[in-house]
Amino acid sequence: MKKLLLTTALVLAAAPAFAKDYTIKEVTSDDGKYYFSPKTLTIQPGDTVTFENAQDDSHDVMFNVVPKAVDEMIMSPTMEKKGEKFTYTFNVPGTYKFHCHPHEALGMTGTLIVGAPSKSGETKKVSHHDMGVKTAGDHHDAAVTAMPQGTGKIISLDADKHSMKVTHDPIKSLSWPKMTMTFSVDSSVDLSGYQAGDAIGFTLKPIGKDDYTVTSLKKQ
Ligand SMILES: [Cu+2]
Repeated sequence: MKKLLLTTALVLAAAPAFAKDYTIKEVTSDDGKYYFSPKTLTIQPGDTVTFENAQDDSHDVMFNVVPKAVDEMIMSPTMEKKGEKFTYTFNVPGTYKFHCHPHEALGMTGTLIVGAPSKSGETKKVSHHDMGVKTAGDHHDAAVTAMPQGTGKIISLDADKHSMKVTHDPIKSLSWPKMTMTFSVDSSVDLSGYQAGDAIGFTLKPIGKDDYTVTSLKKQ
C-alpha cells in the first residue's frame, strides 16, 4: 500500500500543471479612457486568454508583435456588445504585444508574456494592414497605386455620420480576414440607394496611419 501511494505522488509531481484560463477586459471608462485590464499579463504555454468587451463599445484585439514561431495572425472580429469575447490559446512561448485597433492611438495597448519574455530578435512584427498602398499624405504616384478592393454585406448604415458597418470577405491586399467593421464613407459617395443587407463591392483609401474610408461603392 505504501508503495502504491508513493507511485501516485510521483506521477502527480511529474504531470504538467493544468492549463489555466485568464480574462483581459476591454474597458471604456466613464471619463473616456480606453484600456485593457490587466494591461500586462504573464501566463504559461498552453494557457488560454479571453478578451472580453466590458461595455457596449466597439473593441477588438490584434496582435502586432509575436514570437517568430507563431505562424498565424491573432486577431478578433469587432466586438460591439458587452460580454462579447475572443478566446485564444497561447502555445508558443515569448513576448506578445497587442492593441485594440480603433483605440490604439488612445493608448489601448497591452503585453502578454507566455512562459518567459523573448530575447531581442526573437519576435516579429505583424501588420494586419500591411498594404502595398501609400499613405494618404503621399500623392505622387496616386495613379499607379492600387487601392484595396473588398466585397461584403452591409450590416447597417449611419446617414448622419456617413458611415456603414460591413461584414467584409477577406481582403488579401490588406491581409485582412473576414471581419465586421465600421468604415467612414467619403462624402462623394451617395448612400441613398443602399440599405442593410445589400451585397456590395467597395474600394478603400487609407486615411492617416491606421484607418480606411470607402471611396467607391456598388451593388454586387
Ligand atoms: Cu477599443
